[in-house]
Amino acid sequence: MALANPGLVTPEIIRKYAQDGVVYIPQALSSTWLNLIETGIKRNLLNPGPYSTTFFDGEPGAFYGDWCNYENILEYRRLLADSPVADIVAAVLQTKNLWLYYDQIFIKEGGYCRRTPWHQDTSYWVASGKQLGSMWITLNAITKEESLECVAGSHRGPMYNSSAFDSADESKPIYNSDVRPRLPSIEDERDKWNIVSWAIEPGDVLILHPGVLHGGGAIANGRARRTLSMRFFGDDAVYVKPPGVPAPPYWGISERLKPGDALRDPYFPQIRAAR
Ligand SMILES: O=C(O)CCC(=O)C(=O)O
Repeated sequence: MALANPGLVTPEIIRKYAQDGVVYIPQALSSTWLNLIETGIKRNLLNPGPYSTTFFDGEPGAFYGDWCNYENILEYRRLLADSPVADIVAAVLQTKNLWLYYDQIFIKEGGYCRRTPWHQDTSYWVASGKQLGSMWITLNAITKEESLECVAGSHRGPMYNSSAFDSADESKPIYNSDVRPRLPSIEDERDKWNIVSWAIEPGDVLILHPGVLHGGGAIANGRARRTLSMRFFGDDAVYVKPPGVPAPPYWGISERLKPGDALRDPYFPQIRAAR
């Protein structure tokens, strides 16, 4: 039996998640939790972590990212302990236990910010399974075009050599290896793909399987987007050794786990436990 279902997660959402790898849940988080996230992001921006980065440096707006700051940002820890975030994700994934993979922020502001390139998170990860999911929480009201876009069902398709976020070639592979196929040029042939996206009001969330092909809309000059993506895995997740250094590097994990082992490691705090 999965953890307590917080009510918003209907059988249709669970079915849709398995089928499409992405679901939209309107008004999942109250203003209390949105305020906490806003404060957490502010604290995170004042205290950048070792992986903080500006994507596409030198372009008009600041497209800033940071990740793996759970231990240092009190508000992220409180959010996972006390808000409905973890219970909602556990109910969607249908898992008894839930672990944090990592937290990540995407900030687009201060001028035109280009699209987040199409990519597939599992290609960077050391995790595989059906019970994987990220809650994508955006604090600003944004249009469907500015929102996250996903190719429905692509988590059930091939695993690609994901994007290196190179400004000159957005599908340039991250790994110097041809074990996985190169990403398709989704943006150049959008009508061939089943692309879904939703306009977001504060409180609405998306949950996406990290194997889904996804990318974020551009943000025009004068607009802004602050997003927190909380990434989790459940009972069925196993360790995968990628064909290069994973991101983040998870030092020593390949000595502690072998491919196919249940993904349990001190890097991943357990957020919910079966009662
Ligand atoms: O918000 C974005 O633009 C990208 C988000 C993303 O790639 C993710 O949450 O996995």
